[in-house]
Amino acid sequence: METRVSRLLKTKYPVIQGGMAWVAEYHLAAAVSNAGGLGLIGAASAPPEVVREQIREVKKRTDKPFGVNVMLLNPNAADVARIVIEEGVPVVTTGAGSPAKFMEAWKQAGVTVIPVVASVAMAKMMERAGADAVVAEGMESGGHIGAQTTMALVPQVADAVQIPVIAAGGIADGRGVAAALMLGAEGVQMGTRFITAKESIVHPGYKERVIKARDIDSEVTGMSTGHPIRVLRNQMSREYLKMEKEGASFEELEHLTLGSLRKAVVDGDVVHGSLMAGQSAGLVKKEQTCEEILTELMQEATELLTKTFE
Ligand code: TUI
Repeated sequence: METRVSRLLKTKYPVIQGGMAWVAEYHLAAAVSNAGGLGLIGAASAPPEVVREQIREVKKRTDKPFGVNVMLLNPNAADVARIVIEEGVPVVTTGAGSPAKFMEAWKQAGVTVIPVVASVAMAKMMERAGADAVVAEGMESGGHIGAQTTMALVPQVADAVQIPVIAAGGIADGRGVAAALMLGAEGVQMGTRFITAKESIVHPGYKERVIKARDIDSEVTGMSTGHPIRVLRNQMSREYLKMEKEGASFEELEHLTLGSLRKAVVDGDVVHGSLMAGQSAGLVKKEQTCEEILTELMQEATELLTKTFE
């Protein structure tokens, strides 16, 4: 499938893998890129030199385009921003803030810049700042989220900007891809479906929770602190929400979650870990290779887009 997004990314499919903290490391990124999507390294809060090593490991495993997601709450974001230029990374996506201050350096270096936005205002600001495309991410997504739904946000962003729009949030199969295109997007970004990819290094216990998740099994913590995070419900999320309701301070809540994503991804601690995942976890049924995921996804979408209704 060719769209403005696949042409911009130079990929077979207009599909980006989410830049998930801890999850989006080089094995997954290289596998997604080799399967025709755009694999991403999620820099998250990793030390900048670790990000450089991750980039080099991807390059060893694929000659296809890939990208890095720069998480803007990271105090080291400026160092990561410089490293992606030094390493000649073709595509950068950003999350959890405005990348305006890095835009000029990236554009000058020929990096394709795709900010993740959660509102029309931010999408317009990013277009003015020189972004090549935007990811419009609905609150169905896992991790750090905005407040608008994908269904309502994507067409409003598509009306507001000329640059291509990539839809994210709640998309995990070909129906979601077809729907996103109908809403005016020219590509999709998926995170949750790739957590359970065979090539994903995520602990089997976390993968199992995603596979077993029902529609109602995620919840949003941190609504009151201004850092809403969608996770699968467990002891950790229940404790967090209880403390939040009792008026715990931001510092106390931060302390509770310190290192909790690592616990889930690396140690498979599904009790005390943060199981970040989107509402689409209910659609994820099995472990598959990235090649299987992308082939199935695009075949389903293509069939639906040529379907006639009686
Ligand atoms: O960034 C994400 N998702 C993430 S980042 C992350 S790591 C993390 N861990 C613990 C605490 C906080 C973060 C886990 N999940 N998605 C992209 C995204 N960006 N969603 C929403 C936004 C966003 C929000 C506000 C983008 C821009 C924005 O602008 C606000 C402003 O005015 O600066």
